[in-house]
Amino acid sequence: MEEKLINGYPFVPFAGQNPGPEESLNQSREFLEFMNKRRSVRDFSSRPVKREVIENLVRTASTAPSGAHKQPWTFCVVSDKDLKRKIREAAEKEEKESYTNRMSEEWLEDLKRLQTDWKKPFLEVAPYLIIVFKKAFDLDEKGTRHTNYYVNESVGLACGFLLSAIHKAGLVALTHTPSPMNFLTKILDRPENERPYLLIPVGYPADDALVPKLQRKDLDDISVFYD
Ligand code: IYR
Repeated sequence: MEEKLINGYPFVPFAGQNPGPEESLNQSREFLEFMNKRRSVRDFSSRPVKREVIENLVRTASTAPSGAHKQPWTFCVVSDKDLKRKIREAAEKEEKESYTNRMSEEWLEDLKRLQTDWKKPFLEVAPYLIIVFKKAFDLDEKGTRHTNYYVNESVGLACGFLLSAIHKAGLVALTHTPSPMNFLTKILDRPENERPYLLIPVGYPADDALVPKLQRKDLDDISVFYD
């Protein structure tokens, strides 16, 4: 790898591909077909997943772009049964309150096609919970704060990469957002610069897993081309 200094900072040649138009078309079609099969799943199998698989998923998530390359994220990976039970209990407590008192009629109506409720058994059944924390700022050894940039955008992108990696490994996931989520900070004993962002159970699907029959919007409904 040929290294070159620009104003004293190291650069290397871009090592990615630079394919012809047909190859781009083929790859774009294949990836669309593959990604279009990804679904949010709530019915998990308790079948174990190799720890190294999960490690690779997290490594892949962390290849996402981030503001000033600060990588402002922490992925907490929970397989411990006691911790999963604690997280389920705390999540269900919040969710019960949300479904009964906090969510609007319109919201509850919108959720009917998903048939969700406050019960979250998948938080104990799934072999792994990945709890993604965003780092509002960095803290060095001296306790000094350092700014992070575009934190929500960066962590959202990392979560997108994570979901894609999970799908590519033949696993399923759910982007779960119990609200409020601060119980996760306490249970997982996270430092003051971290805020819970998403709770993602990961595992194999149950043999009898069902998902809602949904349609994705057409290209015309999601895009405008200014040719
Ligand atoms: N967080 C709740 C409610 C919920 C909200 C949305 I927006 C969803 O797309 C799905 C569920 C829950 O997890 O049940």
